[in-house]
Amino acid sequence: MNRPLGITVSRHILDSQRMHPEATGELSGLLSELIVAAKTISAEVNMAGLADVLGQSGRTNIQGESVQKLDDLANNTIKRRMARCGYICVMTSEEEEDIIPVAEGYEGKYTLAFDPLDGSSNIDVNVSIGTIFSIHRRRSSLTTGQGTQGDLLQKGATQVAAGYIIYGSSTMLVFSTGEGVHGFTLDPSVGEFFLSHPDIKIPPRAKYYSINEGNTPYWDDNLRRYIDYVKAEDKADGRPLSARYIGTLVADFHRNLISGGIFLYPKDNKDAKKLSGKLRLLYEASPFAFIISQAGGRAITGDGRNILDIEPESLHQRVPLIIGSKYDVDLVEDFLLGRR
Ligand code: AHM
Ligand code: MG
Repeated sequence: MNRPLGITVSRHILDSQRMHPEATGELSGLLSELIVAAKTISAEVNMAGLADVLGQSGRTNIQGESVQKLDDLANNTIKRRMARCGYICVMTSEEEEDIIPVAEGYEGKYTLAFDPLDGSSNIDVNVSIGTIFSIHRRRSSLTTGQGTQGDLLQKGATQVAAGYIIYGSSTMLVFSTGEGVHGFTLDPSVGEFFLSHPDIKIPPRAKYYSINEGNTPYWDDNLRRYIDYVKAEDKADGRPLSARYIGTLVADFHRNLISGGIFLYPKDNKDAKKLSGKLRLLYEASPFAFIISQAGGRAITGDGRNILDIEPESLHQRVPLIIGSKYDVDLVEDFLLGRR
Protein backbone atom coordinates (compact mmCIF):
# COMPACT_ATOMS: atom_id res chain seq x y z
CA MET A 1 0.00 0.00 0.00
CA ASN A 2 1.24 3.50 -0.85
CA ARG A 3 1.91 5.81 2.07
CA PRO A 4 -0.33 8.89 2.13
CA LEU A 5 1.47 11.83 0.52
CA GLY A 6 1.96 14.08 3.55
CA ILE A 7 2.99 17.74 3.57
CA THR A 8 6.55 17.95 4.81
CA VAL A 9 7.57 20.79 7.07
CA SER A 10 9.94 22.13 4.39
CA ARG A 11 7.09 22.17 1.84
CA HIS A 12 4.92 24.00 4.39
CA ILE A 13 7.63 26.60 5.09
CA LEU A 14 8.30 27.19 1.38
CA ASP A 15 4.57 27.48 0.64
CA SER A 16 4.18 30.14 3.36
CA GLN A 17 7.24 31.95 2.02
CA ARG A 18 5.67 32.04 -1.43
CA MET A 19 2.76 34.05 0.01
CA HIS A 20 5.30 36.82 0.80
CA PRO A 21 7.07 37.93 -2.37
CA GLU A 22 9.32 40.21 -0.29
CA ALA A 23 10.68 37.26 1.72
CA THR A 24 14.35 36.51 1.16
CA GLY A 25 14.16 32.88 2.26
CA GLU A 26 16.48 33.50 5.21
CA LEU A 27 13.89 32.63 7.88
CA SER A 28 13.04 29.47 5.94
CA GLY A 29 16.73 28.60 5.83
CA LEU A 30 17.09 29.22 9.56
CA LEU A 31 14.09 27.03 10.42
CA SER A 32 15.34 24.23 8.17
CA GLU A 33 18.69 24.12 9.96
CA LEU A 34 16.98 24.20 13.35
CA ILE A 35 14.80 21.28 12.26
CA VAL A 36 17.91 19.24 11.42
CA ALA A 37 19.20 19.99 14.93
CA ALA A 38 15.84 18.88 16.35
CA LYS A 39 15.95 15.60 14.43
CA THR A 40 19.47 14.98 15.70
CA ILE A 41 18.39 15.58 19.30
CA SER A 42 15.33 13.40 18.81
CA ALA A 43 17.56 10.54 17.66
CA GLU A 44 19.80 11.01 20.72
CA VAL A 45 16.81 11.14 23.07
CA ASN A 46 15.34 7.96 21.60
CA MET A 47 18.65 6.15 21.99
CA ALA A 48 19.32 7.59 25.42
CA GLY A 49 18.86 4.43 27.47
CA LEU A 50 20.79 2.27 24.99
CA ALA A 51 23.54 4.75 24.24
CA ASP A 52 24.08 5.32 27.94
CA VAL A 53 23.84 9.09 27.70
CA LEU A 54 21.65 9.43 30.74
CA GLY A 55 23.24 11.12 33.72
CA GLN A 56 27.01 11.48 33.82
CA SER A 57 28.20 8.58 31.68
CA GLY A 58 31.96 9.12 31.67
CA ARG A 59 32.13 7.01 28.44
CA THR A 60 33.78 7.90 25.16
CA ASN A 61 31.98 7.52 21.82
CA ILE A 62 33.31 6.12 18.55
CA GLN A 63 34.84 9.47 17.62
CA GLY A 64 36.80 9.26 20.84
CA GLU A 65 34.81 12.11 22.39
CA SER A 66 33.51 11.68 25.89
CA VAL A 67 29.74 11.19 25.83
CA GLN A 68 28.10 14.09 27.53
CA LYS A 69 24.85 14.31 29.38
CA LEU A 70 21.82 14.66 27.16
CA ASP A 71 21.28 18.33 27.90
CA ASP A 72 24.88 19.15 26.97
CA LEU A 73 24.46 17.10 23.84
CA ALA A 74 21.32 18.99 22.88
CA ASN A 75 22.95 22.33 23.63
CA ASN A 76 26.00 21.54 21.53
CA THR A 77 23.91 20.16 18.69
CA ILE A 78 21.97 23.41 18.33
CA LYS A 79 24.92 25.68 19.02
CA ARG A 80 27.28 24.05 16.53
CA ARG A 81 24.73 23.76 13.75
CA MET A 82 23.27 27.24 14.14
CA ALA A 83 26.64 29.00 14.53
CA ARG A 84 27.33 28.23 10.88
CA CYS A 85 23.84 28.41 9.40
CA GLY A 86 24.46 31.93 8.09
CA TYR A 87 21.11 33.36 9.21
CA ILE A 88 21.71 34.44 12.80
CA CYS A 89 24.10 36.88 14.48
CA VAL A 90 23.97 35.80 18.13
CA MET A 91 22.40 33.16 20.39
CA THR A 92 21.53 32.58 24.02
CA SER A 93 20.88 29.21 25.66
CA GLU A 94 19.60 28.13 29.04
CA GLU A 95 22.81 26.15 29.37
CA GLU A 96 25.19 29.10 28.92
CA GLU A 97 25.66 32.15 31.05
CA ASP A 98 26.90 34.47 28.31
CA ILE A 99 25.76 35.20 24.79
CA ILE A 100 26.93 32.70 22.16
CA PRO A 101 28.62 34.25 19.14
CA VAL A 102 28.23 32.74 15.66
CA ALA A 103 31.13 31.70 13.44
CA GLU A 104 32.99 34.57 11.85
CA GLY A 105 31.75 35.31 8.34
CA TYR A 106 28.40 33.57 8.97
CA GLU A 107 26.55 36.47 10.64
CA GLY A 108 22.93 36.90 9.56
CA LYS A 109 20.02 39.11 10.53
CA TYR A 110 18.21 37.00 13.14
CA THR A 111 18.80 36.12 16.80
CA LEU A 112 18.07 32.79 18.48
CA ALA A 113 17.19 32.08 22.12
CA PHE A 114 16.73 28.43 23.09
CA ASP A 115 16.25 25.96 25.89
CA PRO A 116 17.99 22.90 24.44
CA LEU A 117 16.36 20.30 26.67
CA ASP A 118 13.48 21.44 28.83
CA GLY A 119 12.29 19.27 31.70
CA SER A 120 15.64 18.43 33.33
CA SER A 121 14.08 16.43 36.14
CA ASN A 122 12.43 14.13 33.57
CA ILE A 123 15.47 13.44 31.39
CA ASP A 124 16.70 10.39 33.26
CA VAL A 125 13.29 8.81 33.87
CA ASN A 126 11.91 8.47 30.35
CA VAL A 127 9.24 11.16 30.66
CA SER A 128 8.57 13.67 27.86
CA ILE A 129 11.13 16.44 27.41
CA GLY A 130 11.45 19.15 24.79
CA THR A 131 13.36 21.93 23.05
CA ILE A 132 12.09 25.53 22.91
CA PHE A 133 13.16 28.32 20.53
CA SER A 134 12.51 32.00 19.95
CA ILE A 135 13.62 34.04 16.94
CA HIS A 136 13.87 37.83 16.60
CA ARG A 137 15.23 40.09 13.90
CA ARG A 138 18.42 41.82 15.11
CA ARG A 139 17.66 45.34 16.33
CA SER A 140 18.86 47.00 13.17
CA SER A 141 18.70 44.82 10.12
CA LEU A 142 21.14 47.28 8.51
CA THR A 143 23.78 46.27 11.04
CA THR A 144 26.20 43.51 10.10
CA GLY A 145 28.73 41.45 12.04
CA GLN A 146 28.27 39.73 15.40
CA GLY A 147 25.08 40.45 17.33
CA THR A 148 25.06 41.75 20.89
CA GLN A 149 23.19 41.05 24.10
CA GLY A 150 21.00 44.04 23.19
CA ASP A 151 19.87 42.19 20.05
CA LEU A 152 18.65 39.32 22.25
CA LEU A 153 16.92 41.46 24.86
CA GLN A 154 13.74 42.12 22.90
CA LYS A 155 10.17 41.73 24.02
CA GLY A 156 8.13 38.71 23.00
CA ALA A 157 5.72 40.74 20.89
CA THR A 158 8.45 41.31 18.28
CA GLN A 159 9.31 37.63 17.77
CA VAL A 160 9.28 36.58 14.12
CA ALA A 161 8.95 32.91 14.99
CA ALA A 162 8.79 30.65 18.03
CA GLY A 163 8.27 26.97 18.56
CA TYR A 164 9.07 23.80 20.39
CA ILE A 165 9.85 20.18 19.79
CA ILE A 166 8.36 17.61 22.12
CA TYR A 167 10.11 14.27 22.50
CA GLY A 168 7.08 12.29 23.64
CA SER A 169 5.30 9.16 22.50
CA SER A 170 6.19 10.60 19.10
CA THR A 171 8.40 13.58 18.28
CA MET A 172 6.44 16.66 17.29
CA LEU A 173 7.45 20.11 16.10
CA VAL A 174 4.99 22.92 16.78
CA PHE A 175 5.76 26.47 15.64
CA SER A 176 4.40 29.77 14.49
CA THR A 177 5.81 32.45 12.22
CA GLY A 178 2.92 34.74 13.10
CA GLU A 179 0.43 33.04 10.79
CA GLY A 180 -1.20 30.53 13.08
CA VAL A 181 0.29 27.57 14.89
CA HIS A 182 1.06 24.36 13.02
CA GLY A 183 2.13 20.97 14.33
CA PHE A 184 4.24 18.37 12.54
CA THR A 185 4.91 14.80 13.58
CA LEU A 186 8.24 13.10 12.89
CA ASP A 187 8.00 9.92 10.85
CA PRO A 188 11.21 8.30 12.06
CA SER A 189 11.18 5.76 9.23
CA VAL A 190 11.74 8.54 6.67
CA GLY A 191 13.28 11.14 8.97
CA GLU A 192 10.76 13.83 8.00
CA PHE A 193 8.28 15.96 9.91
CA PHE A 194 4.81 15.82 8.30
CA LEU A 195 1.97 18.26 8.92
CA SER A 196 -0.36 16.55 11.40
CA HIS A 197 -1.99 19.46 13.26
CA PRO A 198 -2.72 22.41 10.93
CA ASP A 199 -3.84 25.71 12.43
CA ILE A 200 -4.05 24.70 16.09
CA LYS A 201 -6.42 26.71 18.29
CA ILE A 202 -6.60 26.18 22.05
CA PRO A 203 -10.05 25.00 23.20
CA PRO A 204 -11.90 28.01 24.68
CA ARG A 205 -12.34 26.49 28.16
CA ALA A 206 -9.80 24.56 30.24
CA LYS A 207 -10.34 20.93 31.04
CA TYR A 208 -7.08 20.70 32.98
CA TYR A 209 -5.17 22.88 35.43
CA SER A 210 -1.41 22.38 35.69
CA ILE A 211 0.51 23.69 38.65
CA ASN A 212 3.02 22.25 41.10
CA GLU A 213 0.69 21.97 44.10
CA GLY A 214 3.63 21.02 46.31
CA ASN A 215 4.29 24.75 46.40
CA THR A 216 0.92 25.56 48.02
CA PRO A 217 2.44 26.75 51.32
CA TYR A 218 4.45 29.39 49.43
CA TRP A 219 1.58 30.89 47.37
CA ASP A 220 -0.31 34.03 48.11
CA ASP A 221 -3.91 33.82 49.28
CA ASN A 222 -5.44 34.97 45.99
CA LEU A 223 -3.81 32.12 44.14
CA ARG A 224 -4.99 29.64 46.79
CA ARG A 225 -8.53 30.94 46.34
CA TYR A 226 -8.29 30.41 42.56
CA ILE A 227 -7.04 26.83 42.92
CA ASP A 228 -9.81 26.10 45.44
CA TYR A 229 -12.28 27.55 42.91
CA VAL A 230 -11.18 25.32 40.00
CA LYS A 231 -11.39 22.29 42.31
CA ALA A 232 -14.88 23.14 43.58
CA GLU A 233 -17.77 21.29 41.98
CA ASP A 234 -20.03 23.23 39.61
CA LYS A 235 -21.05 20.84 36.86
CA ALA A 236 -22.74 23.54 34.76
CA ASP A 237 -19.45 25.46 34.73
CA GLY A 238 -17.33 22.40 33.92
CA ARG A 239 -15.75 22.27 37.38
CA PRO A 240 -13.89 20.72 39.03
CA LEU A 241 -11.06 20.83 36.47
CA SER A 242 -8.80 17.81 36.31
CA ALA A 243 -5.21 18.11 37.53
CA ARG A 244 -2.31 17.30 35.18
CA TYR A 245 1.31 18.22 35.88
CA ILE A 246 4.27 16.62 34.14
CA GLY A 247 7.00 19.01 35.25
CA THR A 248 8.18 19.57 31.67
CA LEU A 249 6.83 22.91 30.50
CA VAL A 250 6.88 21.79 26.85
CA ALA A 251 4.75 18.74 27.62
CA ASP A 252 2.36 20.51 29.99
CA PHE A 253 1.89 23.32 27.48
CA HIS A 254 1.41 20.94 24.56
CA ARG A 255 -1.28 18.93 26.31
CA ASN A 256 -3.14 22.06 27.35
CA LEU A 257 -2.88 23.53 23.86
CA ILE A 258 -4.38 20.45 22.25
CA SER A 259 -6.89 19.37 24.92
CA GLY A 260 -7.65 22.64 26.73
CA GLY A 261 -5.98 23.71 29.93
CA ILE A 262 -4.31 26.34 32.02
CA PHE A 263 -0.68 26.18 33.16
CA LEU A 264 0.61 28.21 36.08
CA TYR A 265 4.13 28.70 37.40
CA PRO A 266 3.43 31.65 39.68
CA LYS A 267 5.82 33.58 41.86
CA ASP A 268 6.11 32.05 45.32
CA ASN A 269 8.01 32.76 48.50
CA LYS A 270 9.82 29.43 48.82
CA ASP A 271 13.13 31.22 48.41
CA ALA A 272 14.42 34.57 47.17
CA LYS A 273 15.03 33.26 43.64
CA LYS A 274 11.38 32.31 43.14
CA LEU A 275 9.94 35.67 44.10
CA SER A 276 9.71 36.35 40.39
CA GLY A 277 8.74 32.81 39.37
CA LYS A 278 10.94 30.02 38.11
CA LEU A 279 10.69 30.02 34.35
CA ARG A 280 12.91 32.10 32.09
CA LEU A 281 11.52 34.90 30.00
CA LEU A 282 13.56 34.70 26.81
CA TYR A 283 13.46 31.00 25.97
CA GLU A 284 10.51 29.66 28.00
CA ALA A 285 7.77 32.21 28.72
CA SER A 286 8.15 34.45 25.69
CA PRO A 287 8.06 31.79 22.92
CA PHE A 288 5.07 30.06 24.53
CA ALA A 289 3.31 33.42 24.89
CA PHE A 290 3.82 34.03 21.16
CA ILE A 291 2.46 30.59 20.29
CA ILE A 292 -0.55 30.86 22.60
CA SER A 293 -1.46 34.28 21.22
CA GLN A 294 -1.42 32.76 17.73
CA ALA A 295 -3.59 29.90 19.00
CA GLY A 296 -6.22 32.24 20.45
CA GLY A 297 -5.02 32.21 24.07
CA ARG A 298 -3.17 34.51 26.42
CA ALA A 299 -0.09 34.59 28.72
CA ILE A 300 0.39 36.82 31.77
CA THR A 301 2.55 37.17 34.87
CA GLY A 302 -0.39 37.59 37.24
CA ASP A 303 0.70 41.02 38.50
CA GLY A 304 -0.92 42.97 35.68
CA ARG A 305 1.59 42.35 32.86
CA ASN A 306 1.25 40.49 29.59
CA ILE A 307 4.29 38.28 28.94
CA LEU A 308 4.61 39.55 25.36
CA ASP A 309 5.00 43.16 26.53
CA ILE A 310 7.86 42.62 28.99
CA GLU A 311 11.10 44.39 28.01
CA PRO A 312 13.81 41.91 29.05
CA GLU A 313 16.59 43.20 31.26
CA SER A 314 18.88 40.19 31.33
CA LEU A 315 19.39 36.95 29.42
CA HIS A 316 18.22 34.55 32.10
CA GLN A 317 15.55 36.70 33.73
CA ARG A 318 12.74 34.77 35.42
CA VAL A 319 9.04 35.58 35.23
CA PRO A 320 5.87 34.11 36.68
CA LEU A 321 3.93 32.41 33.87
CA ILE A 322 0.19 31.83 33.58
CA ILE A 323 -0.78 30.60 30.15
CA GLY A 324 -3.81 29.05 28.49
CA SER A 325 -7.12 29.90 26.91
CA LYS A 326 -8.19 33.54 27.14
CA TYR A 327 -11.21 32.81 29.34
CA ASP A 328 -9.18 30.91 31.90
CA VAL A 329 -6.24 33.33 31.98
CA ASP A 330 -8.63 36.28 32.42
CA LEU A 331 -10.26 34.41 35.29
CA VAL A 332 -6.94 33.74 37.08
CA GLU A 333 -6.00 37.38 36.59
CA ASP A 334 -9.25 38.49 38.24
CA PHE A 335 -8.46 36.33 41.26
CA LEU A 336 -4.82 37.41 41.48
CA LEU A 337 -5.59 41.11 41.19
CA GLY A 338 -8.30 40.77 43.84
CA ARG A 339 -11.15 41.50 41.44
CA ARG A 340 -12.97 38.36 42.54
P1 AHM B 1 14.50 23.20 33.27
O1 AHM B 1 14.58 24.15 32.11
O2 AHM B 1 15.73 23.18 34.12
O3 AHM B 1 14.05 21.86 32.87
O4 AHM B 1 13.38 23.82 34.29
C1 AHM B 1 12.16 24.20 33.80
C2 AHM B 1 11.10 23.21 34.18
C3 AHM B 1 9.89 23.34 33.32
O5 AHM B 1 9.96 22.49 32.20
C4 AHM B 1 8.78 22.93 34.24
O6 AHM B 1 7.57 23.54 33.91
C5 AHM B 1 9.27 23.39 35.58
O7 AHM B 1 10.67 23.49 35.47
C6 AHM B 1 8.94 22.44 36.68
O8 AHM B 1 9.40 22.95 37.88
P2 AHM B 1 9.02 22.30 39.30
O9 AHM B 1 9.80 21.04 39.39
O10 AHM B 1 9.47 23.34 40.29
O11 AHM B 1 7.54 22.09 39.35
MG1 MG C 1 13.53 24.75 30.65
